[in-house]
Amino acid sequence: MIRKIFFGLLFVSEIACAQAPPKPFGVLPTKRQLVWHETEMYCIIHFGVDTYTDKEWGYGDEDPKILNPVNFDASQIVGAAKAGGFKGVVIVAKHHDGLCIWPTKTTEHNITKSPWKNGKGDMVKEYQLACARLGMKMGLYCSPWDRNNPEYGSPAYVKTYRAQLKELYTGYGSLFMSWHDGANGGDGYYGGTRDTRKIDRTTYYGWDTTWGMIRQLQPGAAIFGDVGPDVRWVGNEEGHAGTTCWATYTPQAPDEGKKPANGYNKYWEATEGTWNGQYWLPAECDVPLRPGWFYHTSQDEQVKSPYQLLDLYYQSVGRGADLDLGLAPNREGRLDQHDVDALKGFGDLLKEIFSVNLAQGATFTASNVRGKNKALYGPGMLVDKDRYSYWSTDDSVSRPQLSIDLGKPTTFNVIRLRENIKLGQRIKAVTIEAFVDGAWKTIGTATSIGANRLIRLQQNVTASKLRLSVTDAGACIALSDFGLFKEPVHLVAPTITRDKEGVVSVGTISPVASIHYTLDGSEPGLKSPVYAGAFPLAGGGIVKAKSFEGDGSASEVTTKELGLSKGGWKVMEQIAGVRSRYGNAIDDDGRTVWSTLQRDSALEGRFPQEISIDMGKVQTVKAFTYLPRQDKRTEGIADQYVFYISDDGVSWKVAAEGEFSNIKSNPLEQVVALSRPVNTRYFKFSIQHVVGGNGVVVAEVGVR
Ligand code: FUL
Repeated sequence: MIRKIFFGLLFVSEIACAQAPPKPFGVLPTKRQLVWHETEMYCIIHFGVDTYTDKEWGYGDEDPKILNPVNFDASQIVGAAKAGGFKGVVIVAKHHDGLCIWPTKTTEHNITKSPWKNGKGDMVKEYQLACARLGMKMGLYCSPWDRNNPEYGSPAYVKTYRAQLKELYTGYGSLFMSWHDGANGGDGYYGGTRDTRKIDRTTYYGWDTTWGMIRQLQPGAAIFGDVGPDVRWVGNEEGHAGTTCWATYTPQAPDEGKKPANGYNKYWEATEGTWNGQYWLPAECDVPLRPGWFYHTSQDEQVKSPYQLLDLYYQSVGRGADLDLGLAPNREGRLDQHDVDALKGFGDLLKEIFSVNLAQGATFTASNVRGKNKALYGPGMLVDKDRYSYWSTDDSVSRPQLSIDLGKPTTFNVIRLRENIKLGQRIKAVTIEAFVDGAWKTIGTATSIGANRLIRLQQNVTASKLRLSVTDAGACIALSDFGLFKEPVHLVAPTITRDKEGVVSVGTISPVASIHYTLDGSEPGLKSPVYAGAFPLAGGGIVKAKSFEGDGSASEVTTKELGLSKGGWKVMEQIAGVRSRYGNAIDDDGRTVWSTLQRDSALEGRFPQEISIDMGKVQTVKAFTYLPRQDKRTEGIADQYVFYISDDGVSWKVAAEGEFSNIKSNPLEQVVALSRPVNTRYFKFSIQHVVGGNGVVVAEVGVR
């Protein structure tokens, strides 16, 4: 009898033990981080003096009177974001130029000094009301760097900055994000001194105190910064995380001072995170819908298309990160139609792809279920739409298999997996096989699952039986979701390239019925010229091309803006024995560079450094272009320039000068438009300052 009771107790306690949830693995997300993961996609909205000056960073000396968004419509902007499937918006309440778009008491440099609504307007309030009306979340970004404030660099400014945050975080409802940019210190207006203010970004702002204040005022807001504390910057402004991307992170280079001389390491570090890292610090992928963060008419043709946005979605949200897409209202205070259409097209695509999970009615058979308790931990949890219910295995089983019987041949091209991240990021790698033509065939693999993992297949797969194998994990698993989706097949937009001699080629990766193109800026249709072979376009211009199929379906449009052809151009510098390859700056190949970086990093660079070009004949020039290095390294990137022109290559006249703002984080081709066209045969690009390194690196210079 005693024996029976004893064994009975043992049996009961064994079951209870087996049914206890798995122990958490590694560090865990906080409640606010879980909410942030669930948000997945939001927008960041830049509007301010730069919208009117056509810049990316204001100097701080702009007159608030230039800001007058006569048709400002927060609902139009927030509504367009919502149509794109975004769940929230982060409003830039103050950018580096210092102009506050709410009526702050902390500085005179604010919206009340603009003619908009006779100085009675409050843009942040209007966004708050629009968000409430449309069921969107709101977050705020108030730039710590302030190129207007006379006290920037001293402790007094930090007090002002905190007072600004206090106004914002108490006056505009509850916020889902507190966004803090990493660009800090440098030259600026600073109340008229027009000098350079260097700060130590690790100590100057007293972030611990500021974050403490934010936690008190907005406990639900996830704080974004270069390295957290809640969300990390992914390390690029291109909108993608690494193909492996861990939500956990052990930063090796937490601040400028300790940053490795080679910017490359840092780039990859944040992009990938750290397996079983020290902090739960997931990545945000920020990227503007247009090339720049602020509105520029010249970029109207460069709005990312729905399929380009979809690519970014797979590369960010599909890798467990969040996507933060930059929107730029125009001078009227509205989103341009190009942007509205792109957002709507993207939102429609997401709905089309992800509203039906083709694995919904499947029969799942797992090689192991925790404590054999299917009701709690069985694979049925994978399709119950609860992000946190999960299939789990016994503590000793970290490499289980799952068979999926779809019941009938099913065609799909996207696989979705999610872990219950409340128990940590546990799975390291998976393989998915399909039973096709009588044999098992691997159709997809992935490392890092986390909050969300999308595996986009190259081809449609049709199968009724699948197999998922967890091939590596840090502990028994807690997989919460298995989804299969079908992205519609579409024609891929053509590519447009031009060679050194100015000859344009249009290509596709697969055959299509026809490609049509235009040179007048209009959208190509079936009546536009058929592309029949390469054609010369030495004078540059806008080329648009589109692929068509026999059934009437068409691709998206590809647009390429080309400058004057560089055929016949010569570099004038002929310095004997100098290693640097000047010619790479005018070879129309963005991958090759003219570099003067010196191997010995102890050597200092001397500036300016210059390159002069003889175009061979007099040309009419409307703009200069500079393409910085495109290899993800930052040394040698120019951020201050002078462009000169000359009739004889001997005496030079300044045609344009200024700064390339935000070029370190967003190294796009820079287009410097002249106030009026000039005729010139010679031009000189003079680099006055670089973002780092002891020389200059130039991928291309050109003219339009
Ligand atoms: C950057 C800023 O310097 C840009 O101007 C922009 O605001 C972007 C979102 O963050 O670091």
